[in-house]
Amino acid sequence: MEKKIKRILIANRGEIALRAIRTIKEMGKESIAVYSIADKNASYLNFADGTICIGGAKSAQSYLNIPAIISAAEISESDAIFPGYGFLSENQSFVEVCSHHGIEFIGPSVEVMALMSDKSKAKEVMVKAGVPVVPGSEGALSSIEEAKKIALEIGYPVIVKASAGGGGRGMRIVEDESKLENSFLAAESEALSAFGDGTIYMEKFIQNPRHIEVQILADKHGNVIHVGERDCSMQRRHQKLIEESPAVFLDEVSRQKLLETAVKAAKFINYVGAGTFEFLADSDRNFYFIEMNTRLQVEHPVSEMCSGLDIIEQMINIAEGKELPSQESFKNKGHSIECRITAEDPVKFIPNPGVISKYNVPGGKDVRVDSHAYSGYAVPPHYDSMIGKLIVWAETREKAIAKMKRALMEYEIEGIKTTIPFHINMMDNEDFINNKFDTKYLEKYMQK
Ligand code: MV4
Repeated sequence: MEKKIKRILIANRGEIALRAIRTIKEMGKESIAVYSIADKNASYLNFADGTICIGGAKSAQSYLNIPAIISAAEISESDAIFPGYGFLSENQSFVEVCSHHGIEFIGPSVEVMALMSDKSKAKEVMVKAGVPVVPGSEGALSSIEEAKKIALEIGYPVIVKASAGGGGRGMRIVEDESKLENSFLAAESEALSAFGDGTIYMEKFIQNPRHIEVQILADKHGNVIHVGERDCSMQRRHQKLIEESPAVFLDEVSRQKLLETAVKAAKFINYVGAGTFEFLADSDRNFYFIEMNTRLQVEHPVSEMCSGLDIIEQMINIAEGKELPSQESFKNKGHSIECRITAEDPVKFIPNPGVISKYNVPGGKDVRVDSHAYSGYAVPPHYDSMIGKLIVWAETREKAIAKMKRALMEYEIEGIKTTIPFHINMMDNEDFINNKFDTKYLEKYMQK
């Protein structure tokens, strides 16, 4: 059943491409980095064992160009593809094309990916698995009359969501019945034009929820483990800014329940690979499944810092048919925080690409910088504005905040605006320090 992977093509760019190159090298395997014209001078390409240009600066011509990426894998004789996050990482046809070409996609099966990509179907399956979900429609809504009936049962406010959406796209909060028809139709047409699928479902709207997610790993032998939970409530317009592990909002009893629930859910759907179950937690610490991400996530390093595992190494081991370490063989400990550093104005969050004229990275014990940036690097305007992640670990949350503040002060990036000043402010923010925030916090805070 074990199948050795010798050479891995990385179908991504930037910090996550470099992150993958590092682990692949440490595992004694070879990495092939693909790049677009816009990334041709990026220094991380020098660390890969081979590089292939796959097309123009626009993502559609390069990092989303399936024929170009498959050709690159064939030319380089790569036996597997690591997709990272974004781009093709949750693209079902890409997974199928990989398999037709005998290339191992380092991720889950197309079947489970399809199931979880349909958010209302995913919820239906989770109900069958015995996982708590937000009260609402059982699956998709078939008419406005049905929507009205369910909304009356669960009580307003409700939220209508696109089944094909996720991550905050195609949602409408509905305050009362007079607004339901308009919101339903608006969400439907928005979903139809954005995803080509107008399927809508409904949930009770949870006021000021916490966003807590569980990292799981599942191998091809049916073993499933969790790598703890993360609190990702510090967001702005559905962009996470700060993530941490553990979620100190939870008490030990609710945490264990949450982690066991995620493992049970992954087993129920026969999941294979790294995955994340997203939950909303209300103020009474009740948690409800909302969606699953069938890929590696940006914020995975906080789980690595607490567990000692290398999640990409585990993903590759899983793809090779190896068995996971047992849940008992490691224990999450201490506290880890990640700050996403973007090339954006730190007040208005307006993208600010350009050349980095000066770059000094922080260091010291338990400080990790996952970034492809360097002095002289030109941040291209074509992609996500994230230029790196600063991650720290300490025994306690309080010490982790102090370490993060110290590390942020050492992080010097000149020539472009970055969100470092925002993060320095947050490390001094009483509400952040006292863990008194939810997913709505930054909206209120930014208006002040
Ligand atoms: C919700 C919700 C309140 N009630 N669902 C936004 C992203 C997507 N993953 C789900 N989202 C939400 N779903 C119910 N039933 C509030 C949000 C939400 C949110 C969730 C997590 C993190 C930040 C958020 C910001 C605004 C709204």
